[in-house]
Amino acid sequence: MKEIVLVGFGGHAKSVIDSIEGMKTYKIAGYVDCADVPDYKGYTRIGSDADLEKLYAHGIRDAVLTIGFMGRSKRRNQLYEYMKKIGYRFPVIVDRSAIIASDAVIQEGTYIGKRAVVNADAKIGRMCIINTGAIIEHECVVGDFSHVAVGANLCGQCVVGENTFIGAGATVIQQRQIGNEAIVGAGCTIKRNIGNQCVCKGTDDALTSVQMEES
Ligand code: JB3
Repeated sequence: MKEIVLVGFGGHAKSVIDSIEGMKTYKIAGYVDCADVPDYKGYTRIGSDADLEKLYAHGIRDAVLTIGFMGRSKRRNQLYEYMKKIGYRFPVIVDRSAIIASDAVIQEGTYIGKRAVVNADAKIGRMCIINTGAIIEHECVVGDFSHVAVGANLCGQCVVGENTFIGAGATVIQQRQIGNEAIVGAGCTIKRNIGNQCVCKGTDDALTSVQMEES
């Protein structure tokens, strides 16, 4: 099996580890982290970010960015660009319990979590997190580096931009569009289009009830 290195070793990494182990495609060589974090399941720290070039030179070609994204960090983007320059590949990691339509397109470095669904003709960009139980319905488009959190639902033909966070249990009704760097709070119901960098806190039961602010 090919060796793979995890970048960031917190709670999200534990979810991803179980999915990687289930794929039986990669051998986890260890992790790099910027803090002194506890090992887990026998996986140990093999360096920090400054060691990524050396690890590549020693033969590790594949990596997973296991730092989560909750809607405001660019760290994943920075590390991706840096590691791509070194030459790292970012394979798609799909949990064995996820359901992926035969014609769905999922780009590099994206993680599809337990019991997530990516339905027909959906397109998921690079480095996304489609987390546990999230539903991406037919013909949806999710932009690079976006995170559809636990149990969130994108109904058919929704479009989500880049670096956008759709919170746990949120629902976006069919054909709605959400811009880049937007944040939809947990449990929100979105019934209208949402612009770039908007933050939605309320539940959009009536069109005016969405507490939106241009951040
Ligand atoms: O929503 C769910 C189900 N899970 C969340 C997940 C998607 O995102 C979870 O609740 C958290 O909000 C978050 O999980 P994550 O990223 O595992 O959070 P945390 O437990 O804080 O772990 C982040 C790890 O990344 C820590 O060990 C940090 O030290 C490390 N880290 C942060 N910045 C970094 C860097 N590691 C490296 N190598 N480089 C960095 O720049």
